Amino acid sequence: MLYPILNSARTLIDLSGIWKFKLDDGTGFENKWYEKKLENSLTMAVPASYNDQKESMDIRDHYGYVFYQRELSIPKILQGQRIILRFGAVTHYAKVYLNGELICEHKGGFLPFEVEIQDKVRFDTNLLTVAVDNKVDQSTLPVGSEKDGSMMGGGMPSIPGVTPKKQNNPNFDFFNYSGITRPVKVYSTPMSYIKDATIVPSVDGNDAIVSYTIDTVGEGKVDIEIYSEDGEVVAKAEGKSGTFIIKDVNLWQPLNAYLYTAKVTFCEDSYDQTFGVRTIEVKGIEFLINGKPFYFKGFGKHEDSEFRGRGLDEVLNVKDLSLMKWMGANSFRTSHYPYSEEMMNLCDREGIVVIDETPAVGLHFNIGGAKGPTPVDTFEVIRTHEHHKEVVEDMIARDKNHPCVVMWCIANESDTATNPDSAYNYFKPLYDLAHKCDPQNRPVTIVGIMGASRGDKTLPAMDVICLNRYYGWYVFGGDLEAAKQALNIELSFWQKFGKPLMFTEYGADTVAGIHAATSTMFTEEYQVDYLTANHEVFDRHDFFIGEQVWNFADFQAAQGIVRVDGNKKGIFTRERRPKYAAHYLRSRWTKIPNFGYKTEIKK
Ligand code: BDP
Repeated sequence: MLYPILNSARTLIDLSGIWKFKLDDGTGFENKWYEKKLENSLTMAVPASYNDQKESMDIRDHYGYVFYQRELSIPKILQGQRIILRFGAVTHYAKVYLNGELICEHKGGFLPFEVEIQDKVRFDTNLLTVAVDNKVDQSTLPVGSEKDGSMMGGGMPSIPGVTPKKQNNPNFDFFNYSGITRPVKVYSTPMSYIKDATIVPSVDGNDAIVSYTIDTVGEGKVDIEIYSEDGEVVAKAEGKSGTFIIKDVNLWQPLNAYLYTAKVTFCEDSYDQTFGVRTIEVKGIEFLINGKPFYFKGFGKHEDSEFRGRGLDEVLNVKDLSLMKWMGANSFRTSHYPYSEEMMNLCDREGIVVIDETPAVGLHFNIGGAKGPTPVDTFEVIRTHEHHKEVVEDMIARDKNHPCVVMWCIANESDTATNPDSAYNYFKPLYDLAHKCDPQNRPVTIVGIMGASRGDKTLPAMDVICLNRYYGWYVFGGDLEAAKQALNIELSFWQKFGKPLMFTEYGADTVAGIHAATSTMFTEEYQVDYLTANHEVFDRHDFFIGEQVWNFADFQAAQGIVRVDGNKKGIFTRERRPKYAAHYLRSRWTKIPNFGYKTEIKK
């Protein structure tokens, strides 16, 4: 799906701003709130999560639908054009009404969707209403538990005469921020238009051989011009698909990005698609970018900040990448959902390497709030099968042209070991689907949960083995010598698969400002000691190709007895102030090269 742009053929109207807002009291649909102006509404900023914008527990912990509304004026000059209403993300389910008519619905809170409205709008004022549902259950991604009590929150006992409030029970460790979290835009194209562009670069000596496909609607001819960063035309092509050659190509390199622009014209329409030229390959125990063994240094992150929740914040995005570069990091994983298109564009520009993850988190009914007395077969119980396919397809369709994306991650911490065959039968088709959908055929992985290894068939079937491990925190907390031994034993187990392995999470909760001369858990000193102990073991293994710390910054989670105002595993606080460990990691990572770090061990 193309990102909406403004150019000589296309207009773009941003609907960011203050919208009307109202919690559904259970009568919103029955009383057709979408047909008229919302009565007694509140103000709410878009894009942003609604939860933290007001002082009200009813809003923060709301369960179910809310209604957003605004007037939408469409200029007459757009008559005769295709007009599209596009949502960057609405979390988790959207019903969109224009002048009282339901014009589209969308499931899933982290990917864009759009609807053509030229035949539905008045070229005057319209009433736009969006009903947004935040419920998570065993059919949604992320997954909610259908038992009372969130994963980290503790259970709700059933006591006659007591009516607990209705609430979500996230089977995941981050706050269930909801609402219209990414930009809403109206854009226009001519009636014959460019629907999609797919660019697949390859490298041949000093040159790039780039194949492309342009998807169009209508009759006409496609022309393409390729521009360098200096605005020079470096290649040209004609036709809906084909190849072009860029002589003496400038490669897209980690932390040294170079972007080309393909200017596509078709009838009256035109579209500018940026791309980078780089290769990705998993070979033996190495992960090669542009033919050289890459070492991942970086983080698992969240889209999370004060007031906005998970809402797009471009200042924060620029700041986060700047802090990463300051530390010598080169990569992150979009844990635990695809991030905004704006962030992906920024990573292309900044040369930050991204592992792009679906919102499939919480597919595990034998831990946390979902856990019952006897183990269940998660994949017999769960109802995400079809939706999981959709999110894999839609994420790859959205992000396929980004040079920053080097690997797809189909899920985080699923139950791959209780019933290994069921898990394999669920995930192997998704792995195959990801490969099939990706025109660049990038590596595909899944992130494995602590405790699951022997007997697991799913992780060894992936291109790269990605593990979340907490030796020295959830296991052997406060005993880093035992943690090192246990970690070393586990890594020796994985070595036999002959694949590259990386840690996509390891970390320790750390309350900024707590210090101790004798390092104990939760102190800033312990976070450094924990990381140092892990690194000592990582550095012994040549197939260990990357370290992504959990988490870049402290982040909000559900209320409960485990998290004190959120998860504190950040290397930065939620306000992006460095903890002591930031300086330690900076000192380590600025010495580790992006390429060839493990080559020395093999010699
Ligand atoms: C892992 C999850 C992550 C959690 C983290 C933690 O992937 O979402 O926040 O552990 O416990 O299980 O901090």
